[in-house]
Amino acid sequence: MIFVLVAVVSCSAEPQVVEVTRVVNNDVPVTVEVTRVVTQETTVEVPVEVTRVVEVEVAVIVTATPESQPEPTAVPPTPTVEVIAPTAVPATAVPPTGATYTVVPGDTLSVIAGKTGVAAEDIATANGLSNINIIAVGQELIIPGWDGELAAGGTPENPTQPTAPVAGANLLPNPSFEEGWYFFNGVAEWQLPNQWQLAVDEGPNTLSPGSGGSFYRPEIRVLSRAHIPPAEQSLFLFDGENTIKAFKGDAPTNFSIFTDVALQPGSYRFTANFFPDAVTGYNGSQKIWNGDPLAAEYRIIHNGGGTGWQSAPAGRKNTVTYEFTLTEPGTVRLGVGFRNRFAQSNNGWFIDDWSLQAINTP
Ligand SMILES: [Ca+2]
Repeated sequence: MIFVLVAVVSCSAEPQVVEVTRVVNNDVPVTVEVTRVVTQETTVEVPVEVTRVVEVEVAVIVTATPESQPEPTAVPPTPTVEVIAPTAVPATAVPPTGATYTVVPGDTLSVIAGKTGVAAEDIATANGLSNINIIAVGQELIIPGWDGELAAGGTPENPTQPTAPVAGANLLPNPSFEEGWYFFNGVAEWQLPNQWQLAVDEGPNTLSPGSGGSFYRPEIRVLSRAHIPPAEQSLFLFDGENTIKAFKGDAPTNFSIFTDVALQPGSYRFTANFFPDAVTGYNGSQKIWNGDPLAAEYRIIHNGGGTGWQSAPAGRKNTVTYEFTLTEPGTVRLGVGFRNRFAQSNNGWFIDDWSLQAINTP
């Protein structure tokens, strides 16, 4: 009975009586509760006394019950009131204070921590780094509490060396092979950078042309600058202080180095640098690199696929890139296969400075 009476009042030409209950918590956000019964869209004016003017949009959506079909058990329509609260003013974040450091080749957070005397975790927190393994050359980092003085023994920044533009963070773990090593499968002749894995083919070499026989396992070392002759450092060391040296004398060899990376959907570019040290002999102390395009070959590993074998010209740095698109989040296996089909004085590879970057789809 009460509901029917309310419906009649609401349809008359008389001014409507609206009951408004309002709750204001401090300044913002404002919650407005409106309880009313109407049969048409109506603009609701809410008188508000506040020390701060806040505009509140109130949208009223009503599903009216037809007057001609009154039912005693009918539930009166409940107006739906959507209150779009003004955006709350965020708390003012206190920016970390400290000098800015520009990442140079060879840096990791732990290296930077050593240079600045500030804990790697604090640097990661101050810069919002979700993955402490991912920083990029040229990236500027706030070092909280740092006065800008490099610690003794730290590598000074080289002002004459321009930093490359940062196209995107390097998503590979330990991409320049600076962050430690281990013996793969416990094998002493397979020294591998941390977070990288090895596959070796020791089966028959059926390639033609080729030396026949079997492929032999390479010896692999993570070499530091101090263990590379000064004249060869610029040839074999592409970034930082460490490079991978893999080699097999007088026999063919076939192996691959790869890692697994968890990625979000997107397009990516994988870049690998290596120097095929395929040597047919020596002229005095001078290496004679094999000019046969088949003397050294590589292939990109991408999960179970990638590319076929490609020629890798010996005696110079090769830079190869491979692009792919991921449509769903997943773990992607990326790496490079290396193959020498001929037995010769040395089948060697220097491997350094790899990267994986997100790229914009054209
Ligand atoms: Ca390196």
